[in-house]
Amino acid sequence: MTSTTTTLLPPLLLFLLTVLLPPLSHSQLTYDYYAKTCPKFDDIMRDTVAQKQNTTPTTAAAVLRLFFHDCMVEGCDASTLVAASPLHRTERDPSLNLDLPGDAFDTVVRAKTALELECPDIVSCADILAVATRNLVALVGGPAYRVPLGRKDGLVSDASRVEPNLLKPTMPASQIIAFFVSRGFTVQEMVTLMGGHTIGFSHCREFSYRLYNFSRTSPTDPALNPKYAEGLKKLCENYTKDPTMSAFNDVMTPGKFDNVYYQNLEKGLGLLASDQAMAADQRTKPFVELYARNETAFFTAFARVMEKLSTYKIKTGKDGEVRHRCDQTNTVNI
Ligand code: HEM
Ligand SMILES: *[C@@H]1O[C@H](CO)[C@@H](O)[C@H](O)[C@H]1NC(C)=O
Ligand SMILES: *[C@@H]1O[C@H](CO)[C@@H](O)[C@H](O)[C@H]1NC(C)=O
Ligand SMILES: CC(=O)N[C@H]1CO[C@H](CO)[C@@H](O)[C@@H]1O
Repeated sequence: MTSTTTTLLPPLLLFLLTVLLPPLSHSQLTYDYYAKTCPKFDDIMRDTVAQKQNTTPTTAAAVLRLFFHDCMVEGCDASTLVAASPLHRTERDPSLNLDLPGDAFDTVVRAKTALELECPDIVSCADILAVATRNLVALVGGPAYRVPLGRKDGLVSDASRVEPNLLKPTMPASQIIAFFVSRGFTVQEMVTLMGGHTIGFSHCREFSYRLYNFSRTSPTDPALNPKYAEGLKKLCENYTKDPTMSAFNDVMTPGKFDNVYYQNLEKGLGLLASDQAMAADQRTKPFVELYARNETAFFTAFARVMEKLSTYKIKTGKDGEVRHRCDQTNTVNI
């Protein structure tokens, strides 16, 4: 009898939940959300984003990172774009977000300015950030994917929400896995998302301990390819005096969105300890191997997980607003 209840209950519960609960908020998003209200949305996004990337090639990586950080803290709702006021510290302030590049914010501001001239108060900053990211990934060689639209901009941006919702390169694989799984992403999806580090750079302070002060028995992290470690030591030798010193995340093809990031990990060429950990942990290693061998498999999975990420905890209806300016909520927060 107990076995009947335990086998019958879950499907019944699932059925009731599907029937009784309102649809998931992301099902309120549609691909043609602005077709009537802002028909030039796609054109304006394409032009402003391409122009920015042409003049500033570091834009793609900058925006992709901003998008990931924004989505993890309060969902993909442009909460990370809100500037601090003297009375209120926002998501932009904590050290984990302080080095988000200005060019990432500038990309969104440019698109918002152009869109406000064409169709005022229609397009959310959250949608702009999601579409700018999609366009930029494609511009640097990554896969195309569709972004459903209709996200509202968040009403809350608080500094205290950042630290618990972002990752650090010193975290072990188990902690990184737990972080993603608890947010509804599988281990494979996590390894796929980590492929975002196929572009962009990291400051020496994020990995210098792997070079000079790793452990009592070894000053250099033994997981690092020795030649690579020597190169990084030279590159970062003055980083305490010049904190802007940095290295490419993907040493082989730094500006191209490809699967070389995964091939690097297999050779000890992962820049951050959290990257290198993906190739060592038995739960993540099979996916690193798959993507290192097969770029199509990586691209297909990346396209799918980016669309999924873009709907993470989004705000719709009265949970949000369409901001007049991306750097402040419409009712000023103190
Ligand atoms: C364990 C998870 C992750 C950790 C610990 C991590 C950490 C970091 C760190 C420390 C940097 C360097 C920042 C700097 O020095 O300015 C960085 C850069 C970057 N991250 Fe991540 N990250 C993670 C996951 C992701 C994911 C999932 C994505 C996107 C899908 C992403 C996209 C990027 C990009 C594109 C850059 C380069 C930014 C630029 O060049 O301006 N990261 N990450
Ligand atoms: C570090 O500083 C020294 C002395 O100023 C200089 O000779 C060297 O080229 C610098 N290294 C790098 C990588 O900038
Ligand atoms: C690579 O992955 C794609 C997509 O999953 C698959 O269709 C293809 O057969 C794979 N190619 C090889 C050589 O394994
Ligand atoms: C924090 C720390 O231990 N830093 C040391 C790392 O190694 C360099 C040189 O090897 C020392 O000067 C630092 O004090």
